[in-house]
Amino acid sequence: MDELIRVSEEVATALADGGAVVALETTLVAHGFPAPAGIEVGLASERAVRDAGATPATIGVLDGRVVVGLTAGELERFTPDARKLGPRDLAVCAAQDAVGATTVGGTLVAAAAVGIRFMGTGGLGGVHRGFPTPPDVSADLGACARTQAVIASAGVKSLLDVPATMELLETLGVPVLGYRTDTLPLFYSAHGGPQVSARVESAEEVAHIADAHWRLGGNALLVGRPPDESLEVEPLIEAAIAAARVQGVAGQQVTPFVLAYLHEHSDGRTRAVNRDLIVANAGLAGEIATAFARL
Ligand code: PSU
Ligand code: MN
Repeated sequence: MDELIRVSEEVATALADGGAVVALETTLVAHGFPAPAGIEVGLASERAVRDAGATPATIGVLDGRVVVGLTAGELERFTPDARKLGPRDLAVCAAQDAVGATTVGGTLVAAAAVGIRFMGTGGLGGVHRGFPTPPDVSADLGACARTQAVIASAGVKSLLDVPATMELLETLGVPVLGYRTDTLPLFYSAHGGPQVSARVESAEEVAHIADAHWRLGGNALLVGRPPDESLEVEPLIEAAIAAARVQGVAGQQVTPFVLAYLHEHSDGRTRAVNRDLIVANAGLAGEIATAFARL
């Protein structure tokens, strides 16, 4: 067994058989929902991946190791005091024997190390509003530029500067595919986003495009799937960002703060939409991984 990375038997077998495997993150489990709701979201996402014929591999750092394929019992250790791990943080967390929840970028690092090329999440990180004050750009983007992966999402998080993020994705060579839509979903909201770089109609089509993109030396592809229930909460998002600023919330804490603020001030409506879109995106990632395994 690898000393640094522990791959569950189920995931290792699926990978060895060339089967469909989908990586899932733990940041949204530990920091995306009021505890312990994130655990349920994580488990429901795993079920959605299985229903699509793929094997889920939920990823996090525990007991000094990067774990690929957490058990339900292990998932319960991802409480709000878990560290939030971007690409820079995994090695430190493992070496210091802390519990660490991986972001999209952190999850991609571990997934690439074991050969997983599909993942599902809520929304990708990106350029924060007001750039360059603060000069905050999610490390998710750097990971996308470096890693061969398809990321099924509800677009980029709407608390960001979405058009700027879209521009940066182009700069980094990341195709942004609209799943049965011409515009990038805005996380809670299906409408009003910038044009995607291409529209796709099926998981099979995404699999074909990913295969071609990787043969041409490309890295990540972002797939944007509109949430089934669209929520228009822009004024609330602005209030949340303003509250974060007033309270001096910065860096890695911004996203969890804003999500918690929205959940609190929307009577839980953002929380319900957020949960459902994460689970649906996991299912779509499963369909894409399954289609790719059949190519
Ligand atoms: N989507 C959600 N909830 C979340 C996130 C995404 O529905 O909590 C997390 C992801 O882990 C993403 C991270 O990678 O937010 C981005 O954080 P930052 O902007 O600090 O890089
Ligand atoms: Mn950041």
